[in-house]
Amino acid sequence: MEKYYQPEIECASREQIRAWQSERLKKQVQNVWDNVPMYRERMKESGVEPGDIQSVDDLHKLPFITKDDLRDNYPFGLMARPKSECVRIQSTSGTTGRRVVAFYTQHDLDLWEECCARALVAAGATKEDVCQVSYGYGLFTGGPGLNGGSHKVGCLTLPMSSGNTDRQIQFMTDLGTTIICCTPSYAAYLAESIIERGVRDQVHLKAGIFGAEAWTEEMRHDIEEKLGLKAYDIYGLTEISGPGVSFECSEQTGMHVNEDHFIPEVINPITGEVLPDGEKGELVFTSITKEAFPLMRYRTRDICILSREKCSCGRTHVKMTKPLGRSDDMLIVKGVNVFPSQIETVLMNKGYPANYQIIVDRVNNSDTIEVQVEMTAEMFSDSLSAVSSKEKELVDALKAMLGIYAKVKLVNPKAIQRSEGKAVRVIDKRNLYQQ
Ligand code: DLL
Repeated sequence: MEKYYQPEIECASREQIRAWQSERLKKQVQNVWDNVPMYRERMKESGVEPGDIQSVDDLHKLPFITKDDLRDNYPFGLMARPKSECVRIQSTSGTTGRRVVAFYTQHDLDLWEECCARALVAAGATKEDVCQVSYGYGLFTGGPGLNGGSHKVGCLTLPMSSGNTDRQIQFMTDLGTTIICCTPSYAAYLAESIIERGVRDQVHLKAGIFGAEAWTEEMRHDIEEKLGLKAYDIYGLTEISGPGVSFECSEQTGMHVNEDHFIPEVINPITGEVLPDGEKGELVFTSITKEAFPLMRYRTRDICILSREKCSCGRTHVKMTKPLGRSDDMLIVKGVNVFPSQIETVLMNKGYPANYQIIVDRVNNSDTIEVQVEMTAEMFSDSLSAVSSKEKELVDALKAMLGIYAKVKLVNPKAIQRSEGKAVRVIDKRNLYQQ
């Protein structure tokens, strides 16, 4: 049995998990009270002292923290350990405002890599596998996290990083890669490139560990079919450690949260009220084992649902759905809430490739939305009138899904720029006018 399938932890009883969480939470609260002035002040403002937190049932008494708190305390303000005890910095890919930086002690790195190792093992990884890590390396956590996890499992690890698709495919075929780790949009691009080069029969992938961005079930099926592998979702965020906060098992009905390290809650994003399992809301995490950069009740902005229903894989850790969007990702177009994932579902159901872009603008004080999607290679030779009737068909399907009119433009194959990391799906030109 693989060392990083840890049934004594991953399949522990709910009582046992709660007991671990309560004990670790108490220690962590004392730790941040003693070592991080911002937490002490916030707790005092909320009238809470460390002694008030005796178990997970008391978690709701602690105040939330947000990304703005991280930015305001940039760079060292939230560290709970002296710099001399930290060995690594990672950072978010944020393009607006100050970047968020996270710190790790060696112990933090070990636990993070262990979480990634659990994810790999749940996807069937063993030391016999060749694991190609095609997430970016560097400040982004994708590459380093999965690299560390793959080492722990004992896979032969190929630290490819992102980009250079020719070289990716060359190594994949020459070295017999069996597990690929990258963003789902890059996996779709790799699949397209492999088929184009006519080397599909030289590819022997069995599993893919895809995360870091939203992707639909339709996209999963498309990648699985094209690459002949089983596609597993993995979730995480830099602030909480990186990939491996939660991961899918073979059942593929949600991602098990590594609850011995992170306590998840789902809240009403407007009122902050904690919601029961099964209800949709904003995901909040408390890191109970982190030493250098412990976050307490951190609001992720990711919208999802938690479920404690029994999983046939035997794991008892709570499952979260794929993020159903980010509360700050949601577009409001003509007063209607639009999630990019709804558009992706329509496109994939109609047989289009996962290459699309959504352009939102404001013309004469009214919002406009245009969906640009690449034609399939077969459609390229269609007549103009055939193309415009396909566009009309998509307009109708989008209207049924979104409730509003979205203009559709079918563009030539390859017209939309491919991403090597997280895809840029939305261009909201309205933001330009606000600056
Ligand atoms: O994306 C960490 C990661 C790397 C996760 C590799 C999985 C694989 P950040 O750059 O800090 O960290 O971005 C975190 O990405 O709050 C979600 O909105 C989104 N995200 C991460 N995983 C998923 C996923 C990494 N599986 C933000 N599905 C998070 C949907 C995801 N969104």
